[in-house]
This record gives sequence, structure tokens and C-alpha cells, in this order.
Amino acid sequence: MGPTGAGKSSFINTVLGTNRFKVGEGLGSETKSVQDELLQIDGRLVRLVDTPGFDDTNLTDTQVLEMIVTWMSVQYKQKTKFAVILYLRDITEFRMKGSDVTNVRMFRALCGTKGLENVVVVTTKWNLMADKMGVARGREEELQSDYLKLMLSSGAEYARHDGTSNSSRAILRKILRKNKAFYLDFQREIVDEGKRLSEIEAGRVLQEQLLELEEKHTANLQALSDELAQAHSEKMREALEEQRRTAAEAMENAKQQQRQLENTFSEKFAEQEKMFRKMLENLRGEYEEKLEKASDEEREKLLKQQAELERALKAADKGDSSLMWSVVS
Ligand SMILES: Nc1nc2c(ncn2[C@@H]2O[C@H](COP(=O)(O)OP(=O)(O)OP(=O)(O)O)[C@@H](O)[C@H]2O)c(=O)[nH]1
Ligand SMILES: [Mg+2]
Repeated sequence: MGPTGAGKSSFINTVLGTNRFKVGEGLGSETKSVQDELLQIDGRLVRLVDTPGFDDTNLTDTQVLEMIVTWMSVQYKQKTKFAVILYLRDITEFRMKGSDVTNVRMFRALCGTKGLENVVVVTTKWNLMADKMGVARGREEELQSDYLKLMLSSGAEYARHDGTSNSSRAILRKILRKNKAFYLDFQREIVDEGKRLSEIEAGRVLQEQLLELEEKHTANLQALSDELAQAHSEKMREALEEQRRTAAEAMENAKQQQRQLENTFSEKFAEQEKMFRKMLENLRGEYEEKLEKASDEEREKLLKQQAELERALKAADKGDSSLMWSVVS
């Protein structure tokens, strides 16, 4: 995870040694959904997950948060635990924006205090700073003593990434040796307690930020209206009207995001489970037909799949839908 452009997709590509994930070329953000890829590393099967960045140029932070929370909640439903969460930050970036501070707060809230022990903060693009190592180290110190301080003091580890396969794989190896597996608090809250985005800590951080924004836009709109009332020339009025339209759009966006924070997941999940059940029940019939025509080799495979399907349906009948989520995915 991390801000847009930090190098999340590139990091995974260097681990995989391919260009599997699309990397940003222009000024706009690139990754639009959560995506994953399996890979063998030192004989272990590792699943690497890429997320859209906070502060995205096309998606709102609420949309990004919702995507990440949905995806991770589904993992919880499937009983898949995590081994580590990487938080990436571009070392070549010298400015600290207001949104950077909110984003890191949101990330901390998403992990929870306990979860931060499973985080590795990675500063990226060290290869671009090869001839400015003094500057880069200074920036690193500043980040560690300020922006990243709370994460690092809560047990998050720290690493540098220079854009090579060696460096990203070394970071992963170090983590995998720890052999950890964990859930985050919000996964339980969303799935077991049926909470909305606005009711988990990360959502609250975002909501606070949106309320502040709304207040700012309200004041701005009022000021523009006052100015408009006093504007004499047509040109001035047009310019002010234009500003007012932009401010009104920004205001609507902040309100829309707040509404989105109130969305519930439980209904969505329940609908999906209903659909999964239908799909599996339909498949049941198809297996019988396929088995009649199958060769011995195919038959063995089909029987295994059929047994898994029956197990998933049986468990769902008893109220445990986790197998159904895994089978369908
Ligand atoms: N030199 C160098 N460039 C990098 C490195 N990592 C990423 N980049 C460049 O930084 C830009 C953004 O990289 P992405 O991997 O798309 O960043 P992202 O974090 O996935 O961004 P979003 O998908 O928008 O959230 C691209 O132009 C990459 O080529 C690195 O380690 N070294
Ligand atoms: Mg990306």
C-alpha cells in the first residue's frame, strides 16, 4: 500500500521479474483495482497483492479505501491470513503534502496498533538518488523522525528499495523468515460485526478529513457569493461563477464520499453468497453430466472438484461460508 506513484506495482514487478502489473508512465495514477499474483520464492508459495494508491488522480480516497477493505474482508471470509503489509514511500519526493499526512494516518488506522508490527515501511527509488546520497539520507532521517515515526515506534520495520529484483526479493525473504500470519481488526469488524466504513478507524480518519474539507468549501462558497454580489463587470462575474462551480463540485464530491462511507458490506456479501450458492448448485448438475462422459484421468479431477463443491455447500448450510468463497474465487 502507499500513495500513488510510490512504486507499488513496480516493486511487485521486480519480485516477479516480469511486467505483470501496469506501471504509471504519466502524471496520472495507474492501478485502478486490487490485483494479485502467485509466485514461488524459496519453495514457498507467496501471493503478492497490489492496491491502488491513496491520493489517486482518478479515484477518491474513499473509493480506494473501500476497494482495499472489501478485498481484505473477502480474504477474511476465505480464512486467508496475511504475512506482511508493505507501505511504500518514494524517497525522491521532497515535499510533504497535507494529503500525505492524512494517508499515513489512514494507513495506520487500517492496520491498528497490533497490525503495525506486521508492516514494513519501504522507501523506494533509491537508484534515482545514487548521485545525491547525502540528500536522500537526510530525507530518510526526516521521514523516520516525523512522517513515519509513529509507525516505526509501533513496531513497523524499515527497508530501502533500489528498484532491483535483488532488493525487493531480499525484503520479502527477510519477512517470510518470520513466518507470521495475521488478520487485521477491521476485517473482523466488517465481516463479523457488520460495520460500515465510517465505523472502522480508517473510515473515521477519512470522515474527519472530509468534514474539514466540507467546512472549507462552505466558507469558500460563501465568500464567492459575497464577491459575486459586489462584482460590477461581466468578466469578473463570469470568473467568479466559474470558481463557484468548481467549489460546488468539490463540495458535492466531499458529500458523496461521506455518503459512500455509510455503505454497508453485509448486504453486499449476503447477496454475493446467495449468488455463489446458486452457481454451485447449478454446477452440481453439470458434474453429473460431465462425469458420464469423462476419461479416467478427467474423472479423478472432476470427482475431487465435486467433493470440494459438496463440502462448501454443506459448510454453508451450517453457517460457515468461507469454503464457498474460496471455491468460487
Ligand atoms: N527509478 C525508479 N523508478 C521507479 C521505481 N519504482 C517505481 N518507479 C517509477 O515510478 C513511477 C510510478 O510507479 P508505479 O509502480 O506505477 O507506482 P504505484 O505506486 O503503483 O502507483 P499507482 O498505481 O498510481 O498507485 C513509474 O514511472 C515507475 O517507473 C524505482 O525503484 N526506481
Ligand atoms: Mg500501481
